[in-house]
Amino acid sequence: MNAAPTPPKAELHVHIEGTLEPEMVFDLARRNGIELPHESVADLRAKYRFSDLQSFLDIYYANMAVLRTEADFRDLAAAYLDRCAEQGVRHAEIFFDPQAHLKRGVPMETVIGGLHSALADSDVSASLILCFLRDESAESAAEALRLAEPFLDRIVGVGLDSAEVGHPPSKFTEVFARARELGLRAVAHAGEEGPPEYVREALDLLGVQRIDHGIRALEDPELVERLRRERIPLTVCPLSNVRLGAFAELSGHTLPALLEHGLLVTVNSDDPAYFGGYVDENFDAVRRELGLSTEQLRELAANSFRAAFLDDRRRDEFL
Ligand code: ES4
Ligand code: ZN
Repeated sequence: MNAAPTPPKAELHVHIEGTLEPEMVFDLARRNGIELPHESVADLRAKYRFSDLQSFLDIYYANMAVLRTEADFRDLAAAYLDRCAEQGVRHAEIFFDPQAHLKRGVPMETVIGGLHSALADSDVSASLILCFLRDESAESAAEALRLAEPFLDRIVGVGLDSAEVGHPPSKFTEVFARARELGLRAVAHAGEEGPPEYVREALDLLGVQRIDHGIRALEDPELVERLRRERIPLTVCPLSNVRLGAFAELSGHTLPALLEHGLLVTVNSDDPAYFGGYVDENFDAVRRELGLSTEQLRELAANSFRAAFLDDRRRDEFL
Protein backbone atom coordinates (compact mmCIF):
# COMPACT_ATOMS: atom_id res chain seq x y z
CA MET A 1 0.00 0.00 0.00
CA ASN A 2 2.96 2.31 0.52
CA ALA A 3 4.15 4.16 -2.57
CA ALA A 4 7.67 3.54 -3.91
CA PRO A 5 10.22 4.82 -1.38
CA THR A 6 11.17 8.43 -1.98
CA PRO A 7 14.07 10.42 -0.54
CA PRO A 8 13.83 12.22 2.80
CA LYS A 9 12.13 15.55 2.31
CA ALA A 10 10.44 18.53 3.96
CA GLU A 11 6.86 19.56 3.38
CA LEU A 12 6.48 23.34 3.23
CA HIS A 13 2.96 23.77 1.90
CA VAL A 14 0.26 21.91 3.79
CA HIS A 15 -2.85 23.34 5.44
CA ILE A 16 -3.51 21.38 8.62
CA GLU A 17 -7.26 21.81 8.10
CA GLY A 18 -6.73 20.30 4.65
CA THR A 19 -5.49 17.07 6.26
CA LEU A 20 -8.92 16.52 7.84
CA GLU A 21 -9.91 13.19 6.31
CA PRO A 22 -13.63 12.41 5.85
CA GLU A 23 -13.36 9.64 8.45
CA MET A 24 -12.07 12.16 10.99
CA VAL A 25 -14.87 14.59 10.09
CA PHE A 26 -17.32 11.87 11.17
CA ASP A 27 -15.31 10.86 14.27
CA LEU A 28 -15.03 14.43 15.52
CA ALA A 29 -18.68 15.20 14.72
CA ARG A 30 -19.70 12.23 16.87
CA ARG A 31 -17.33 13.22 19.69
CA ASN A 32 -18.63 16.80 19.66
CA GLY A 33 -22.33 15.98 19.16
CA ILE A 34 -22.51 17.72 15.79
CA GLU A 35 -24.99 16.63 13.15
CA LEU A 36 -23.49 16.52 9.65
CA PRO A 37 -25.32 17.22 6.40
CA HIS A 38 -23.75 14.07 4.85
CA GLU A 39 -25.13 10.53 4.87
CA SER A 40 -21.78 8.78 5.19
CA VAL A 41 -18.04 9.05 4.68
CA ALA A 42 -18.54 7.92 1.09
CA ASP A 43 -21.25 10.53 0.57
CA LEU A 44 -18.93 13.27 1.88
CA ARG A 45 -16.03 12.06 -0.25
CA ALA A 46 -18.29 12.04 -3.31
CA LYS A 47 -18.74 15.81 -2.84
CA TYR A 48 -15.01 16.40 -3.43
CA ARG A 49 -15.43 17.28 -7.10
CA PHE A 50 -14.07 20.80 -7.42
CA SER A 51 -14.13 23.16 -10.38
CA ASP A 52 -11.91 25.88 -8.93
CA LEU A 53 -10.43 27.19 -5.68
CA GLN A 54 -13.72 28.64 -4.36
CA SER A 55 -15.69 25.42 -4.86
CA PHE A 56 -13.05 23.65 -2.76
CA LEU A 57 -12.90 26.36 -0.10
CA ASP A 58 -16.67 26.15 0.46
CA ILE A 59 -16.48 22.53 1.62
CA TYR A 60 -13.08 22.99 3.32
CA TYR A 61 -14.54 25.71 5.59
CA ALA A 62 -17.79 23.77 6.14
CA ASN A 63 -15.93 20.67 7.34
CA MET A 64 -13.98 22.71 9.89
CA ALA A 65 -17.16 22.96 11.98
CA VAL A 66 -16.16 19.67 13.65
CA LEU A 67 -12.91 21.17 15.04
CA ARG A 68 -13.91 22.52 18.44
CA THR A 69 -11.56 21.49 21.23
CA GLU A 70 -7.84 21.49 21.88
CA ALA A 71 -7.94 17.68 21.59
CA ASP A 72 -9.48 18.00 18.09
CA PHE A 73 -6.60 20.16 16.87
CA ARG A 74 -4.07 17.92 18.58
CA ASP A 75 -5.52 14.75 17.02
CA LEU A 76 -5.64 16.39 13.59
CA ALA A 77 -1.98 17.41 13.70
CA ALA A 78 -0.89 14.10 15.25
CA ALA A 79 -2.52 12.17 12.38
CA TYR A 80 -0.72 14.34 9.81
CA LEU A 81 2.64 13.93 11.56
CA ASP A 82 2.13 10.15 11.60
CA ARG A 83 1.72 10.32 7.81
CA CYS A 84 4.91 12.38 7.60
CA ALA A 85 6.83 9.70 9.46
CA GLU A 86 5.48 7.02 7.07
CA GLN A 87 6.40 9.04 4.00
CA GLY A 88 9.93 10.16 4.82
CA VAL A 89 8.90 13.74 5.59
CA ARG A 90 11.54 14.77 8.14
CA HIS A 91 10.42 18.36 8.56
CA ALA A 92 7.06 20.08 8.05
CA GLU A 93 6.07 23.75 8.07
CA ILE A 94 2.35 23.62 8.66
CA PHE A 95 -0.23 26.30 7.81
CA PHE A 96 -3.23 26.93 9.97
CA ASP A 97 -6.20 29.30 9.49
CA PRO A 98 -7.05 30.79 12.91
CA GLN A 99 -9.60 33.29 11.56
CA ALA A 100 -11.74 30.40 10.32
CA HIS A 101 -11.83 29.09 13.91
CA LEU A 102 -12.09 32.41 15.78
CA LYS A 103 -15.16 33.17 13.69
CA ARG A 104 -16.80 30.00 15.07
CA GLY A 105 -15.94 30.93 18.65
CA VAL A 106 -12.84 28.73 18.97
CA PRO A 107 -10.14 30.73 20.80
CA MET A 108 -6.61 31.18 19.42
CA GLU A 109 -5.21 29.42 22.49
CA THR A 110 -7.29 26.29 21.75
CA VAL A 111 -6.05 26.17 18.15
CA ILE A 112 -2.37 26.84 18.81
CA GLY A 113 -2.36 24.84 22.05
CA GLY A 114 -3.76 21.74 20.35
CA LEU A 115 -1.54 21.94 17.27
CA HIS A 116 1.56 22.67 19.32
CA SER A 117 1.01 19.76 21.69
CA ALA A 118 1.00 17.34 18.73
CA LEU A 119 4.17 18.93 17.33
CA ALA A 120 5.88 18.71 20.70
CA ASP A 121 5.05 14.98 20.97
CA SER A 122 6.24 14.03 17.46
CA ASP A 123 9.64 12.81 16.27
CA VAL A 124 9.10 14.73 13.03
CA SER A 125 10.56 18.23 13.09
CA ALA A 126 7.70 20.69 12.56
CA SER A 127 6.71 24.31 12.91
CA LEU A 128 3.55 26.38 12.46
CA ILE A 129 2.76 29.18 10.00
CA LEU A 130 -0.25 31.34 10.83
CA CYS A 131 -2.15 32.15 7.65
CA PHE A 132 -4.32 35.21 7.14
CA LEU A 133 -7.48 34.73 5.09
CA ARG A 134 -7.17 37.14 2.16
CA ASP A 135 -10.94 37.20 1.56
CA GLU A 136 -11.41 38.63 5.07
CA SER A 137 -10.51 42.23 5.97
CA ALA A 138 -7.04 43.54 6.79
CA GLU A 139 -8.42 44.47 10.23
CA SER A 140 -9.44 40.87 10.85
CA ALA A 141 -5.91 39.74 9.94
CA ALA A 142 -4.39 42.31 12.31
CA GLU A 143 -6.69 41.08 15.09
CA ALA A 144 -5.61 37.47 14.47
CA LEU A 145 -1.96 38.49 14.72
CA ARG A 146 -2.64 40.41 17.92
CA LEU A 147 -4.36 37.36 19.45
CA ALA A 148 -1.37 35.21 18.46
CA GLU A 149 1.21 37.47 20.13
CA PRO A 150 1.21 35.54 23.43
CA PHE A 151 2.14 32.40 21.44
CA LEU A 152 4.86 33.77 19.16
CA ASP A 153 7.37 31.20 20.37
CA ARG A 154 5.10 28.54 18.80
CA ILE A 155 4.94 30.12 15.34
CA VAL A 156 7.71 30.44 12.76
CA GLY A 157 5.93 32.73 10.34
CA VAL A 158 2.82 34.12 8.72
CA GLY A 159 1.22 33.26 5.39
CA LEU A 160 -1.66 34.38 3.20
CA ASP A 161 -4.26 31.99 1.81
CA SER A 162 -7.91 31.51 0.74
CA ALA A 163 -9.64 33.04 -2.31
CA GLU A 164 -6.94 34.82 -4.28
CA VAL A 165 -8.49 36.70 -7.19
CA GLY A 166 -9.70 40.16 -6.13
CA HIS A 167 -7.67 40.01 -2.90
CA PRO A 168 -4.17 41.19 -3.83
CA PRO A 169 -1.26 41.01 -1.39
CA SER A 170 -1.25 44.85 -1.21
CA LYS A 171 -4.33 44.60 1.04
CA PHE A 172 -2.10 43.07 3.76
CA THR A 173 1.02 45.25 3.60
CA GLU A 174 0.60 46.59 7.13
CA VAL A 175 -0.08 43.32 8.93
CA PHE A 176 2.88 41.64 7.21
CA ALA A 177 5.11 44.55 8.23
CA ARG A 178 3.96 44.05 11.82
CA ALA A 179 4.59 40.30 11.64
CA ARG A 180 8.12 40.87 10.34
CA GLU A 181 8.70 43.42 13.13
CA LEU A 182 7.76 40.65 15.56
CA GLY A 183 10.51 38.50 14.06
CA LEU A 184 8.27 36.18 12.06
CA ARG A 185 9.09 34.79 8.61
CA ALA A 186 6.65 35.47 5.79
CA VAL A 187 5.21 33.51 2.87
CA ALA A 188 2.13 34.04 0.70
CA HIS A 189 0.00 32.12 -1.76
CA ALA A 190 0.36 33.98 -5.04
CA GLY A 191 -0.01 33.08 -8.69
CA GLU A 192 -2.23 30.07 -7.95
CA GLU A 193 -5.31 31.55 -9.65
CA GLY A 194 -4.15 35.16 -9.45
CA PRO A 195 -1.89 36.98 -11.93
CA PRO A 196 1.93 37.30 -11.87
CA GLU A 197 1.44 40.82 -10.50
CA TYR A 198 0.31 39.26 -7.20
CA VAL A 199 3.62 37.38 -7.00
CA ARG A 200 5.51 40.68 -7.42
CA GLU A 201 3.35 42.34 -4.77
CA ALA A 202 3.96 39.50 -2.33
CA LEU A 203 7.71 39.97 -2.78
CA ASP A 204 7.83 43.76 -2.86
CA LEU A 205 5.03 44.73 -0.46
CA LEU A 206 4.83 41.80 1.97
CA GLY A 207 8.53 40.91 2.01
CA VAL A 208 7.83 37.18 1.68
CA GLN A 209 10.70 34.68 1.58
CA ARG A 210 8.78 32.01 -0.37
CA ILE A 211 5.87 31.96 -2.79
CA ASP A 212 3.19 29.31 -2.33
CA HIS A 213 2.17 27.93 -5.73
CA GLY A 214 3.50 30.70 -8.00
CA ILE A 215 2.68 28.66 -11.10
CA ARG A 216 1.34 31.67 -13.01
CA ALA A 217 4.73 33.39 -12.68
CA LEU A 218 5.63 31.57 -15.90
CA GLU A 219 3.44 34.04 -17.81
CA ASP A 220 5.98 36.77 -17.00
CA PRO A 221 9.56 36.08 -18.16
CA GLU A 222 11.03 38.98 -16.19
CA LEU A 223 9.45 37.67 -13.02
CA VAL A 224 10.78 34.18 -13.71
CA GLU A 225 14.26 35.65 -14.11
CA ARG A 226 13.90 37.49 -10.82
CA LEU A 227 12.72 34.37 -8.97
CA ARG A 228 15.71 32.51 -10.34
CA ARG A 229 18.22 35.25 -9.54
CA GLU A 230 16.92 35.79 -6.00
CA ARG A 231 16.42 32.07 -5.39
CA ILE A 232 12.86 32.57 -4.21
CA PRO A 233 11.39 29.13 -3.52
CA LEU A 234 8.05 28.12 -5.07
CA THR A 235 6.07 25.55 -3.07
CA VAL A 236 4.25 23.78 -5.88
CA CYS A 237 1.32 21.42 -5.27
CA PRO A 238 0.78 19.26 -8.36
CA LEU A 239 -2.31 17.23 -7.39
CA SER A 240 -3.94 20.36 -5.96
CA ASN A 241 -3.39 22.25 -9.21
CA VAL A 242 -5.12 19.52 -11.19
CA ARG A 243 -8.03 19.09 -8.77
CA LEU A 244 -8.67 22.84 -8.76
CA GLY A 245 -8.42 23.14 -12.53
CA ALA A 246 -5.19 25.06 -13.08
CA PHE A 247 -4.17 22.18 -15.37
CA ALA A 248 -6.62 19.82 -17.08
CA GLU A 249 -4.27 16.89 -16.50
CA LEU A 250 -1.12 16.33 -14.52
CA SER A 251 0.73 15.58 -17.75
CA GLY A 252 0.20 19.26 -18.66
CA HIS A 253 1.66 20.62 -15.42
CA THR A 254 4.46 23.18 -15.87
CA LEU A 255 6.62 21.80 -13.04
CA PRO A 256 9.28 20.64 -15.56
CA ALA A 257 9.37 24.11 -17.12
CA LEU A 258 9.84 25.71 -13.70
CA LEU A 259 12.79 23.38 -13.07
CA GLU A 260 14.26 24.07 -16.52
CA HIS A 261 14.17 27.80 -15.73
CA GLY A 262 16.41 27.03 -12.75
CA LEU A 263 13.83 27.86 -10.10
CA LEU A 264 13.97 26.54 -6.56
CA VAL A 265 10.85 24.38 -6.76
CA THR A 266 9.46 22.07 -4.07
CA VAL A 267 6.65 19.49 -4.24
CA ASN A 268 3.91 19.59 -1.62
CA SER A 269 0.42 18.27 -0.88
CA ASP A 270 -1.55 21.46 0.00
CA ASP A 271 -4.79 19.81 1.25
CA PRO A 272 -4.06 16.09 1.04
CA ALA A 273 -7.42 14.90 2.42
CA TYR A 274 -9.13 16.68 -0.47
CA PHE A 275 -6.76 16.41 -3.41
CA GLY A 276 -5.96 12.71 -3.56
CA GLY A 277 -2.73 12.32 -1.72
CA TYR A 278 0.01 13.30 0.67
CA VAL A 279 3.49 14.36 -0.39
CA ASP A 280 4.64 10.93 -1.61
CA GLU A 281 1.56 10.57 -3.81
CA ASN A 282 2.50 13.96 -5.29
CA PHE A 283 6.08 12.80 -5.91
CA ASP A 284 4.80 9.56 -7.38
CA ALA A 285 2.33 11.33 -9.64
CA VAL A 286 4.91 13.74 -11.08
CA ARG A 287 7.34 10.90 -11.61
CA ARG A 288 4.71 8.90 -13.52
CA GLU A 289 2.92 11.67 -15.42
CA LEU A 290 5.75 14.11 -16.06
CA GLY A 291 8.53 11.57 -16.49
CA LEU A 292 10.83 13.27 -13.99
CA SER A 293 14.14 11.51 -13.54
CA THR A 294 15.43 10.11 -10.26
CA GLU A 295 17.93 12.97 -10.31
CA GLN A 296 15.15 15.57 -10.66
CA LEU A 297 13.15 13.94 -7.86
CA ARG A 298 16.23 14.03 -5.66
CA GLU A 299 16.70 17.70 -6.51
CA LEU A 300 13.08 18.48 -5.59
CA ALA A 301 13.56 16.74 -2.24
CA ALA A 302 16.85 18.59 -1.56
CA ASN A 303 15.16 21.88 -2.51
CA SER A 304 12.58 21.32 0.22
CA PHE A 305 15.35 21.56 2.84
CA ARG A 306 17.05 24.48 1.05
CA ALA A 307 13.75 26.37 1.12
CA ALA A 308 12.83 25.49 4.72
CA PHE A 309 12.96 27.90 7.65
CA LEU A 310 15.77 25.98 9.34
CA ASP A 311 19.03 27.28 10.71
CA ASP A 312 22.03 26.28 8.63
CA ARG A 313 23.27 23.65 11.04
CA ARG A 314 19.92 21.80 11.07
CA ARG A 315 19.55 22.24 7.31
CA ASP A 316 22.95 20.60 6.76
CA GLU A 317 21.91 17.69 8.98
CA PHE A 318 18.93 17.05 6.72
CA LEU A 319 20.85 17.53 3.46
C1 ES4 B 1 -5.91 26.47 -0.06
CL1 ES4 B 1 -5.33 25.19 -2.37
C2 ES4 B 1 -5.52 26.59 -1.40
N1 ES4 B 1 -5.38 27.81 -1.94
C3 ES4 B 1 -5.59 28.88 -1.19
N2 ES4 B 1 -5.95 28.83 0.09
C4 ES4 B 1 -6.11 27.63 0.65
N3 ES4 B 1 -6.45 27.28 1.88
C5 ES4 B 1 -6.48 25.96 1.95
N4 ES4 B 1 -6.16 25.44 0.76
ZN1 ZN C 1 -2.22 26.17 -0.15
